[in-house]
Amino acid sequence: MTQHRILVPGSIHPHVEERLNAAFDVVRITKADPVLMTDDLARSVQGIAVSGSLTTDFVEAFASLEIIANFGVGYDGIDARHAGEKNIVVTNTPDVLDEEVADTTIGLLLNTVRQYPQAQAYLRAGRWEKDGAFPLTPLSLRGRTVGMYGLGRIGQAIAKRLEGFSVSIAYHTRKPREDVTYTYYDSLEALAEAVDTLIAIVPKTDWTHKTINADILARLGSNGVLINVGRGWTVDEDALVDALKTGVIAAAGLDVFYDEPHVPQALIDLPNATLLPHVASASQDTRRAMANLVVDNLINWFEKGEALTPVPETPLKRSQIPTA
Ligand code: NAP
Ligand code: 8YV
Repeated sequence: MTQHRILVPGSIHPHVEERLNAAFDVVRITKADPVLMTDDLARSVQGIAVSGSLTTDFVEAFASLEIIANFGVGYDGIDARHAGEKNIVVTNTPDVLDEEVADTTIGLLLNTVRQYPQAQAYLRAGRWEKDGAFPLTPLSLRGRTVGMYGLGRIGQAIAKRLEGFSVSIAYHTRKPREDVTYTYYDSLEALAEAVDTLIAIVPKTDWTHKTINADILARLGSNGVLINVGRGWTVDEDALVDALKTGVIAAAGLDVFYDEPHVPQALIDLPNATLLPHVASASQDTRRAMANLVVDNLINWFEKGEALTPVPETPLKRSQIPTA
């Protein structure tokens, strides 16, 4: 067993805790707050396992920090560029959640267009027997043209499922992919103009902030449907509420929100918004696989000198780190 010291700020999946306890000297603090720092922690911590965010001030407080293992494929809670400048490797949990998130996306899309949650609520309220059949849904998946905003690991898993639904598929990313035959649009505007259903699965970055705005929603049109499973950061929520209220688009399905766990009341009040509390990867099996990858990254780093899934901003090996 190594005696490398790993800090867990705040709460994290219990399987991460369990496996860390077996392999490392683990210390915990209630949150990633520089005021909770002690001289001992600042000197001795070599790795951090985190589900959530870390400020650059917090990261800079550690003299011997080599690795930050993030629970989640999205690592927007950590400034990876800054970590790289400090010779700290950042890892995330790609691949192991792709299929689960893609399944959720298809479920959310179908719920949004065919109103299955509303139909179930109708049945449970005894209205089928009392009032007759649930109203026919104005929307359907049939004949839709779907635009993928993002076609990375998860976007491709979603698109693969969509092929089985016989809808037409197009996409926008900054660079066209050579390994797919879907129609490429070099701007989000052009994609939104060409499709009636937009699925967003891009990361939270400086370039994706509120890119789904009033103009993009107007381009989707009155039959338009927006599905967001990436980050709430990408959508201008005020513009979305307006578009849903006034019929600029027909419906939206959202798993992610701008200021989680807060969801604007205006969205909750809208009957044409289908809302999930960020559950796309949230099955026991998939979260356990993510937990394993967090710990395996830490073990590999200290035992073999490299991380399994470093993020592109920190392509470091342990031998390159001056303090290691
Ligand atoms: P990925 O493999 O890195 O794919 C990201 C995709 O977004 C790529 O196709 C990339 O293409 C595109 N992209 C990035 N910046 C863009 C921009 N400015 N304009 C247009 N396209 C852009 O990531 P992933 O594993 O699929 O995950 C994607 C994101 O999903 C994560 O970062 C996370 O935020 C979110 N997520 C959410 C949940 C959930 O529970 N709801 C679960 C998992 C992941 P180019 O680089 O060519 O632009
Ligand atoms: C998790 C996610 O909900 O991986 C991601 O980027 O958004 C989700 O899988 C989150 O990271 C951990 O709670």
